[in-house]
Amino acid sequence: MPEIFANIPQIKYEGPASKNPLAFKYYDADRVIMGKKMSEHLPFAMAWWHNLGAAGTDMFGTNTIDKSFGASEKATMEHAKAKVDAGFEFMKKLGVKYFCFHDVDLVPEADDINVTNARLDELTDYILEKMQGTDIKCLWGTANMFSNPRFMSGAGSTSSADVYCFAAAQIKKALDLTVKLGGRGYVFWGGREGYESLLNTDVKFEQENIAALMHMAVDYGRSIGFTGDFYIEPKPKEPMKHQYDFDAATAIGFLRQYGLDKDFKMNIEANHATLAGHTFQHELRISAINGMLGSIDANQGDLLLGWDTDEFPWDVYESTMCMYEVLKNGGLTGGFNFDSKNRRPSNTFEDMFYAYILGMDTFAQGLIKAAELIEDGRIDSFVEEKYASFKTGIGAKIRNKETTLEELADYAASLKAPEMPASGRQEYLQSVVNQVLFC
Ligand code: XUL
Ligand code: CO
Repeated sequence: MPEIFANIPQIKYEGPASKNPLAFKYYDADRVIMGKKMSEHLPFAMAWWHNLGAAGTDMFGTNTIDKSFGASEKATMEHAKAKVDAGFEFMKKLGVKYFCFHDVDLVPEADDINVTNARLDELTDYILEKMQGTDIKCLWGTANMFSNPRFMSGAGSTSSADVYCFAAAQIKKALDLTVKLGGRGYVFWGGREGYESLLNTDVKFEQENIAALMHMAVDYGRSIGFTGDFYIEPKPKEPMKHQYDFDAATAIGFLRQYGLDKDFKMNIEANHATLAGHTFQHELRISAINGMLGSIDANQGDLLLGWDTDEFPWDVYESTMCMYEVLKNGGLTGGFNFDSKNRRPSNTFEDMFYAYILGMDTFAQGLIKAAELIEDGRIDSFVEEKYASFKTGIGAKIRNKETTLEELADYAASLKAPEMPASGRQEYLQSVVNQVLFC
């Protein structure tokens, strides 16, 4: 089979001094950091939709790059297979070991769901063939329950019982495919699960229906041998004004309320965090302290824009603080999916490779620096010391839940006035981060 990316070599690690644009400067798969290989710390995944599908179209203009990959006609099974060929060549050349997909990224959707499902069976047989003899697997699968017009009023949250059944049918099929392709996880991103106006929306009814659908998905998934995690991918807005999975805290509350918290974790996307008015690190920390940091959609937004720009991550402060959270979490059950797309004018195949090299190097730098921050120990020891008053005396009694409100009030009265807490030392700690980053 002729190569699709014929002028692109195998991408190798050449080190920080290299000026070869088609080489890694920091991502050195076999380098051991804190006892584990970089490739184990960083299970990178290719997002089928952006990498093999998105071709530069935006609200104001059509494609700027041709991603037919040699197929004579787009949106055909020939094209779907050409995308598989392109995707596997791309992943192999970069050493990317995972991919993520929506059902309709794989094949063109037919008017009849039975025809779509038959196409999905045929295409995933082809993917399985391609997987043989490689160590490439699926990271997670999902069903696209937001693009088709039938989902205009939501999927699990729809007002139509028939559409609800179509959502169920797509989830069932996407779960079958995820298991068939060895997927580690299954994602729910509730693109249309939200509302524009309360004048026409019963929020409680819709949330109950979404939870019921998720329960059925868990029951079905477990019945066919899916042992991985289900993930919610929080996002506050776009396409809906209000999305039910606003942020990690909201999604975790929802999962607990409906008894789904044992089977679900979070898939945190950097750009979604900033849209919610949080930092990426905040969303990771909230997930981690609740035992629900599962997987990451590795991208970044533009803080000057209020929408989801899905840019390739290049901010090393962000990737460092992300990897700091991931290392403290003991890793991920999922991985790092580049839910990221080339900018519209970056319209060549080389640009697709430059983008992944940028993203993989940015996370490798983040991993190296986060490990250094942890090994340096100044941040950890500062935080430990900050709460030292809870280690002895009245503080220890509070932590051991051995106090009453009256006892604490009496204690306060005996002090008359407390001493001020010690300095928060934020600027000092920021200079520690800079020192570690730039040494
Ligand atoms: C949309 C988004 C999705 C999910 C999967 O903002 O991030 O691509 O990752 O449906
Ligand atoms: Co995403």
